[in-house]
Amino acid sequence: MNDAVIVMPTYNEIENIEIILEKIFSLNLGLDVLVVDDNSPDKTFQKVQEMIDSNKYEDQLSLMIRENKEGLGKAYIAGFKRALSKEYKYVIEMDADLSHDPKYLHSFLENIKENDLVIGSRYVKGGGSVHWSRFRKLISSGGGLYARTILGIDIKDPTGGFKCFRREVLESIDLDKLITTGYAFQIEMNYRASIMGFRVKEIPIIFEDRVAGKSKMSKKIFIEALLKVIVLRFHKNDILRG
Ligand SMILES: Nc1nc2c(ncn2[C@@H]2O[C@H](COP(=O)(O)OP(=O)(O)OP(=O)(O)O)[C@@H](O)[C@H]2O)c(=O)[nH]1
Ligand SMILES: [Mg+2]
Repeated sequence: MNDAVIVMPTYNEIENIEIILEKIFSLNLGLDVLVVDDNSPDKTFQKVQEMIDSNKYEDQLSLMIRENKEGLGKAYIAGFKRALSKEYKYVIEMDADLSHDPKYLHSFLENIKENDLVIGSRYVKGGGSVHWSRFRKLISSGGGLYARTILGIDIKDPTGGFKCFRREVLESIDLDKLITTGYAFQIEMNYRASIMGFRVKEIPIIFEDRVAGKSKMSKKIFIEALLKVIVLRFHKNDILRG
């Protein structure tokens, strides 16, 4: 077992999963990967199981299959709990759709040594996004500004999903009491870590639009995010009381 594990949620990522896993393992960074698949109709989980059975990755790769698609947040929570049941010091969140370039993993591992939460950010110097429509950029930067202003947190990119938690952060958050499930899950985790006083650092990443497979982002998820930010703000005292 390594010190750090990547928790990677998947839903219909058959075209991407093998490529991303191969890329990660070829870096030899001493990282384990736990794929959390919500019973993808395209059988993404089967591909992962084949890779495990090939014994090429020894015990570095593992798989958790959940019965139903319940959204990104629920998949992450299940993955976090599994990671915490082991001795990992660091838990990394990463998408399977090749939007998060594994070349940044090294930088996450360096920066987490002096921090509690490291966030891959499109909105710090050196960061950005490519192949995104202007509409998608507007939603992302507008959503970030909105969350930052209402919640009063100094995080330039509060919605991103490429990040690394020190174990203690996840242990301090009651994962059964999270208010959000969809897109806003990222904001909620950042908010909780920030107001609890953990050291948060943003590092620049260039975010690539997905090439294959479909986005699961929907109007419903977006509206949930807008409303839940306000709910979160009103729960600040409850969160701090624990
Ligand atoms: N297990 C699980 N994984 C999910 C679910 N929804 C999304 N994912 C995965 O979470 C990651 C991020 O989802 P995306 O659809 O790429 O969402 P996004 O990055 O906000 O949207 P795009 O930029 O359009 O790709 C991907 O690896 C998805 O396969 C879900 O309900 N369950
Ligand atoms: Mg994506």
